Amino acid sequence: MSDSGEAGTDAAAAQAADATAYASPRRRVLIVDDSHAVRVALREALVGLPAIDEIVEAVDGIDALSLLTHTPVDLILSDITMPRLDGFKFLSAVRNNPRYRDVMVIMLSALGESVDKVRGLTLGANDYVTKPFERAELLARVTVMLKMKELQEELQRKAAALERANLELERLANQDGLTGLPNRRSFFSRLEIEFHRSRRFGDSLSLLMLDIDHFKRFNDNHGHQVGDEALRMVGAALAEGIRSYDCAGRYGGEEFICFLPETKPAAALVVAERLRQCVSAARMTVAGSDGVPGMTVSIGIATWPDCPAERPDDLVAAADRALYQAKAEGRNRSVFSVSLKQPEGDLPNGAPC
Ligand code: GH3
Ligand code: MG
Ligand code: MG
Repeated sequence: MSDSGEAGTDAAAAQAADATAYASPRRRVLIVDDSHAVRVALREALVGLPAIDEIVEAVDGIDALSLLTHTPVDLILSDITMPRLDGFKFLSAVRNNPRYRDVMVIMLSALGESVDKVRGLTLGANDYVTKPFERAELLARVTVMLKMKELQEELQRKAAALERANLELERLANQDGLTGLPNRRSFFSRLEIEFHRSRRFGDSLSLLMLDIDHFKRFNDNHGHQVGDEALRMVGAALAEGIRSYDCAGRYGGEEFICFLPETKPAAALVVAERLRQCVSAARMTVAGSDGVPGMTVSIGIATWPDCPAERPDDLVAAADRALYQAKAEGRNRSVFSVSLKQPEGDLPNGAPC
């Protein structure tokens, strides 16, 4: 090896080093070489680089792999010809371990043959320096590697932030902002899937349309903010009152919608009644409004195949008609779609429950 001594190239290397050091994290570098003299020379060359925080050493590939298990490093400078485990085998082991995937590796060897360089790069080395090395060139290459490492980490941070933003965007696109329930779009895409699954396997699918009674009056009496709170409360009552494989969504305004897979009319009626009672039993604790009275909901029910719906919209329309009937008959009740066959038991079509 030889120290360059050329002021110009040293200055350029130092300048590159300064640029890297600016706002950069400090790095740990691993030197792997069986020659004590080479390790000392490399350490002396690198020790002045501001970007480098710590230099650790290993005497061969085995020693280096064992050190890596407990000491994470950012950059490895590895010799090729070493006892026990040579540089190429060490490099392969590093690149085959996902834990070390992002570590930069510079191969450093007296083997100056192009074929060795190609082999090293093919095995996953990021750069290759032949010995004896020029100090300035080595510093410049190390500086470039550390800069690349920084850019790689920045890219990873940005990719992670983008993924988080996409997840948040997806959540916002599918969730109703007020109640946290699936919004109409999200509900209908799930209903579409469930409808086709139910038809394919011949399972009953029940649909409930719920509308808060006299909600306009509630808003007028208590204010819009209390009205919003009431909508949240109804949403929570629905979410808590159904099974994990049922689905409740906000249809719009003060209207909610639920589908209940593998649920026949009689069972759908039990669920509807339970939800209706949950809503009317719920009491709000809104600041400054002591004892806001509970509210009631009217519910329309339709079940496939009792209601011979061809598409999800047919089932929704049938439940909507039943809801309309529940309103007409006095509200605060659950009503089956008039197009249904009678559920088991003694409920006439369209009768309040
Ligand atoms: P009905 O028993 O016939 O359903 O009567 P209603 O008053 O509930 O029905 P109507 O359709 O006349 O009024 C619905 C009310 O729901 C009016 C509207 O201001 C209120 N509403 C819709 N969306 C929201 C909301 O996001 N927040 C609040 N606070 N109110 C809402
Ligand atoms: Mg309404
Ligand atoms: Mg209403």
